[in-house]
Amino acid sequence: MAQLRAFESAARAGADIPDLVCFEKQADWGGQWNYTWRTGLDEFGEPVHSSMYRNLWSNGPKEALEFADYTFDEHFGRPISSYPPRPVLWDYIAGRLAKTRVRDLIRFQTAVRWVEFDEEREVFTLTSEHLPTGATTTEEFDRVVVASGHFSFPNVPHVDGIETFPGSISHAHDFRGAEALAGRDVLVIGSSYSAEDIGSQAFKMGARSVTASYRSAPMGYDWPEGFEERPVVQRFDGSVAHFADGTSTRVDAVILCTGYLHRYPFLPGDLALSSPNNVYPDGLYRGVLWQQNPRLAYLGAQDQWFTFNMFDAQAWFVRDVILGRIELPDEAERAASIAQWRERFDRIDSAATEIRFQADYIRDLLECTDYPAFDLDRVVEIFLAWKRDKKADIMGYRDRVYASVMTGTLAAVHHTPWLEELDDSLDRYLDVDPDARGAALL
Ligand code: NA7
Repeated sequence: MAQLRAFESAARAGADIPDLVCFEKQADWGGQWNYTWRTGLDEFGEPVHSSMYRNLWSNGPKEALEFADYTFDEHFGRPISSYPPRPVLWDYIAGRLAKTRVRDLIRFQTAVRWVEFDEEREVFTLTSEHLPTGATTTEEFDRVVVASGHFSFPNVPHVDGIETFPGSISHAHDFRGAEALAGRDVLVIGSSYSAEDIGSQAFKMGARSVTASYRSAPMGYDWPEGFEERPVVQRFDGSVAHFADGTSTRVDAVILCTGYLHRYPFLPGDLALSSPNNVYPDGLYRGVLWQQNPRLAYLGAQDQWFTFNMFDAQAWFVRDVILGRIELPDEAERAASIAQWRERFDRIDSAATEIRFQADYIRDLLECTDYPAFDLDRVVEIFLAWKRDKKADIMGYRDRVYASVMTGTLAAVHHTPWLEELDDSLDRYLDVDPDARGAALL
């Protein structure tokens, strides 16, 4: 969606843009934000793409992800809170494109099956399948932009004895809601965002206990009673999980919050990115152009602090390379740039350094294009405040508000604290005084 917007904005400004085709496997746009109740395989036998769950609320302030060319004020017409739920963020990203005609460029329910590059002719041959009919099409393209994300193929490690566990075992990718965990003892394995948020959801929805198991380091929050952290699970013995510190606990449900794999089943090995989840995957010039073949680009292949506005910075850069506005350096110069960033990446020693690293990465891209400039240092400050707020109150940080870097608007305090809000619908969220309406209905 960022890439389509980038070209659309150039066209609006009078530029000649190339023919564009966007392939989308799902029936609607929004990517990760396009919620489906389905898990595993969809109605066509395709792996379900989105890892979204019903009650997901943004876990970072919206002021840190706001588009510079389409603000929350412009979309909602009034201040909203800093941590909106899923349908509200979907509405925002869809709203930016709803006023354009780019939807016509998207072939929905169409999965890309294979992409090949012809070195001599310098063209990609792409075969896709329209899922409802099974019709396959093969076409040629000069450039390919991979924007399918990297939080869709679950990393599922084996734990000794897990095959003896009689309760439910799932991965965060298949998690859709925590209601069924009420009254249960829940184990989440992992100590990153999925473990933090799915564990918190389980707690919110009334789990009897939540145990989070870390491999490298605990999340370290001041968890409420009934929520605790333990080191890595060494083995299961039926329903009992045994941890590295010699302790054990009986659990009803295990959720593997063990991250995702970079996986691009439609790309041959020499075009497919392979990397751990980090903020500077190797092999991408300026974090987007495939070093071995810069006619191929990846958007959002990094782990993310900044999200929507980073995708924009990348999309505008890729657009301008494609339009010939940015000259591509030769292979050696690109390699030197990658090496320089990778060397700095290797020196990252804290979350704060990593946030600043990503801000500088985005700044570097923004300097090359006409994407509206915004105060990246201010966004870094918001991230650092967010981290402090989480440290102070992990179950209450979503009730805090921040000012927009783009418009200065201070977010509204939401009508209901996150911990008490069980309805994440757009209507309920935008209702200024839901309790008054409830009283009127009574
Ligand atoms: P992340 O952020 O990639 O984190 C994966 C977590 O899983 C991390 O804590 C890992 O521990 C842990 N992990 C991975 N393999 C294992 C094994 N074998 N045993 C125990 N723990 C393991 O994925 P998330 O799903 O949390 O977040 C994905 C994105 O969503 C995130 O980047 C945000 O953009 C939102 P480690 O710390 O590496 O030892």
